[in-house]
Amino acid sequence: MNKQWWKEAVVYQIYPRSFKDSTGSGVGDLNGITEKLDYLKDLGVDVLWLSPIYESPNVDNGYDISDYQAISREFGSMADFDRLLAAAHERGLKIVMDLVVNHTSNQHKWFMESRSSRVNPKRDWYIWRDGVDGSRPPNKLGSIFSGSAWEKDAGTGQYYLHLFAKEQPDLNWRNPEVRSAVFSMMKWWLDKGIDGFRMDVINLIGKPDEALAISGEPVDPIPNDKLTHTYLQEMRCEALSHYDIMTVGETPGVTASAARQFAGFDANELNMVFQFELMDVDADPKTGKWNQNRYRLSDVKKIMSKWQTELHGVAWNSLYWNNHDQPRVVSRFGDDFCAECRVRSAKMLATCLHLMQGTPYIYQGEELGMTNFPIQSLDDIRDVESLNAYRELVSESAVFSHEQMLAAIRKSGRDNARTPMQWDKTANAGFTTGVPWITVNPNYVEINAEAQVQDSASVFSYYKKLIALRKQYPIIVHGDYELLLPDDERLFVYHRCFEGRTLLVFCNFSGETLSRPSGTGFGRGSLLISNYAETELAAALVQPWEATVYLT
Ligand code: TEU
Repeated sequence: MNKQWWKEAVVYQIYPRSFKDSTGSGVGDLNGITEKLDYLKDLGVDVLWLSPIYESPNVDNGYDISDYQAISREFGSMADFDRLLAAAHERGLKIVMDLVVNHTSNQHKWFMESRSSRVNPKRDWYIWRDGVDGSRPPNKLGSIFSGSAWEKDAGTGQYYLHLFAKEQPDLNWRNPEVRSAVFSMMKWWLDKGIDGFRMDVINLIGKPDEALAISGEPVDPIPNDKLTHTYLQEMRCEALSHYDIMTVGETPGVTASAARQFAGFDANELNMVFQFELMDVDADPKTGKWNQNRYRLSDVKKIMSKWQTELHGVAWNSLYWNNHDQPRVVSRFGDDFCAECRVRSAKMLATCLHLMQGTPYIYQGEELGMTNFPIQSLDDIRDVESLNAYRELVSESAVFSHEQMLAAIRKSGRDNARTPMQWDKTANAGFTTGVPWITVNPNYVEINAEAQVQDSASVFSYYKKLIALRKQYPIIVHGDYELLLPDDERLFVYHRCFEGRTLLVFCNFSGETLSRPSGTGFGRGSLLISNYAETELAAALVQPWEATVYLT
């Protein structure tokens, strides 16, 4: 058993734009985060991951960076950052920064130089190709944000690659000067004393020849190219290995077996990765996330159990239900319709995830049971992914009607996660005294931090308890995992075992009262936590959205 701090830690993700505005600008900022450190300390988390806070034209809310070593003016100054880091460290909280180096903004000076002429010394820092017959993209590689991944640049007549928006040109990692510039920027932040990186789409940095070749043929996606592993090992050697930090790679499309290459204990690459299989559990083969499918619990269990067992002992899991790119967990996997169902299901979902093996990530507001936003019209939408998808699927190809697309965005759009943090029941949920950059969810009057912090029955207090249990019981960090009742479509029941002890985690993913299956060990040992009072738990009946944990 190899002890490392990041295996025992709980991470809290902050989306700074929507966390707390200290100036009245309508946009959250660094001083707003500093103000709320005591709230986070009270919750009990150990690490704060900040979504990007660098200078950016904000086509993709900071995931399009124009200067890696400057703080976005909207968020404050470098002095504000230094104060935040010091104040966090004083409280024993670590800070992990978002590292977005698959691409830059098209406003980054590297790209401006690169596009200025075919012979500029930085031309090769990005990926340029001739078009087919001068007028068609080099090949059929598609952008993750709709349309072609190639954009023609009028100035030099060539196409550049952008796996995301056209304002996010991909860096050419094959060029050693690019790698060296990125590694020295990383060291600059690490020398400031930050505690690690969350690496944006880091598995996409290695582009295989087929993806870049000029041809009319379909090209393969690139989630696990061998070049990526070479670059990550070099990054480890050049930058990461000199510091006691944590690293988590965001890796769409990566399988559990590939995850062992990225985050294996002997891999010399990353500490852990974010898997996407769970996030894709209700995806549609044709329209991807834009659909009205409801997940099947047996699929959720299959995916989560696979990652638990295949990584146990050889690599480390990250555990998350949602983030700034995903709908709210309680709306997606639970029930946000009535107040009681919302509170019960939010606690049940937290239990199910937090008692697995891996490092849990809480996305801001999740600890309050915040819900999806009831968007009514296109005016409510801010996200470039949703707007591009609307253009493609409604305006250009008529795959969906306007109403169908709004319904799909209401279910899966990223803005659901990006509405402001709900601090209290005053105007704009106490997030800002100005006009918020995105509408506050109207349910803030009921769902807010102020109402929950002192309430021992709140979702917040329940998260606090779960986090404290992880610190108290090594079985939660180190135990192995066994799934029970794999085919049951309503119950998610598993065991964790460690040094002769067994943890039973019993979760009802439905609002129904069910008969309790035998043979799980329910009721044996001591009750560690439940979202029902002990007197409400029956041996014969499972309560709606029940979560119960016993330790023997
Ligand atoms: O996300 C990468 C990614 O795969 C997402 O685009 C995801 O597939 C999609 O949002 C799900 O709907 C990262 C960041 O987390 C995201 O916010 C950025 O927009 C993206 O990279 C580009 O930097």
